[in-house]
Amino acid sequence: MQSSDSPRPPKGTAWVTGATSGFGEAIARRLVADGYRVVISGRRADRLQALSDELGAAALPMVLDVRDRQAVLAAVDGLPADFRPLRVVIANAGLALGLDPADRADLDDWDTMVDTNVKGLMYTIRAALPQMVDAGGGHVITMGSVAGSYPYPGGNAYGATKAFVAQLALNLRADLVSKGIRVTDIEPGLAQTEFSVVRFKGDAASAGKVYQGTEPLLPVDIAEAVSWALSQPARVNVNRIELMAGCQAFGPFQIVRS
Ligand code: NDP
Ligand code: 8X3
Repeated sequence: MQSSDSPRPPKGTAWVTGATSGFGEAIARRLVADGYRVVISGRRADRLQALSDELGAAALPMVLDVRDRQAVLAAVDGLPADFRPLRVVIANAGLALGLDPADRADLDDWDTMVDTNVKGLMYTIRAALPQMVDAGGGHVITMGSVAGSYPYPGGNAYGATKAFVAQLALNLRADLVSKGIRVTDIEPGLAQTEFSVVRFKGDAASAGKVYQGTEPLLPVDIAEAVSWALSQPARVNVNRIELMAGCQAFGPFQIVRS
């Protein structure tokens, strides 16, 4: 059989969290272009409405804080008939806060990162899975990071949350393989979004320095990777995609000498 003759998973509704900005916004646009209906969520209602106006009837805006477990479960249970069942979930909402060394890091920042990147991501996926199982298949895409594989100074709790994401994706695969649900962790490196403005708490000058003199990944690059993973024949599961900017590579181990 030619690969072009292999069955492709059916399209349907994809839920994209963190669709008010950056990767999520680009992924929502790309998935509508690919023929999906999308449920787009985030906390900023005005941005969701603007994206929904742009995407038309294919998009359903859902104002939602992924940290609110009951709200996440209720929102998914309450989806209107033409946006269910969910076939795809893109658990993308997340953030980094601060770049201080661990001994000076703000514990509230660590709490917020764990609540969002770990617990919010779990609530999102757990809420979506029953519809996917009932529908006989689907695809879970998690948004990890190179920070989940490679440590860097100040990455501390952020990197640890992304290591959790990568491991959860692998463990989900173990549970879902018999249910026709594929799982892919996308692991980008340096990418220009609002990520650094959030990390530096609105300090645009510090955020700008992160990208100065670089050609970072762009949200469309991540959307392309997501689209590619989703479009593979049903026989293929893409476990993880790690992407770095062309200008980015690895640092040496630190050795402190006396
Ligand atoms: P942006 O800041 O541009 O987008 C983050 C999105 O997450 C926003 O839509 C935001 O929506 C949403 N979000 C944050 N907190 C919550 C919350 N509590 N509830 C619901 N939505 C929330 O950054 P990116 O697009 O870069 O980030 C997307 C993902 O990609 C994150 O998980 C990030 O860790 C990851 N990533 C980013 C990289 C980068 O260099 N840019 C590289 C690797 C991974 P709102 O504020 O409206 O709620
Ligand atoms: C975002 C990439 O390297 O800034 O996850 O942590 S990095």
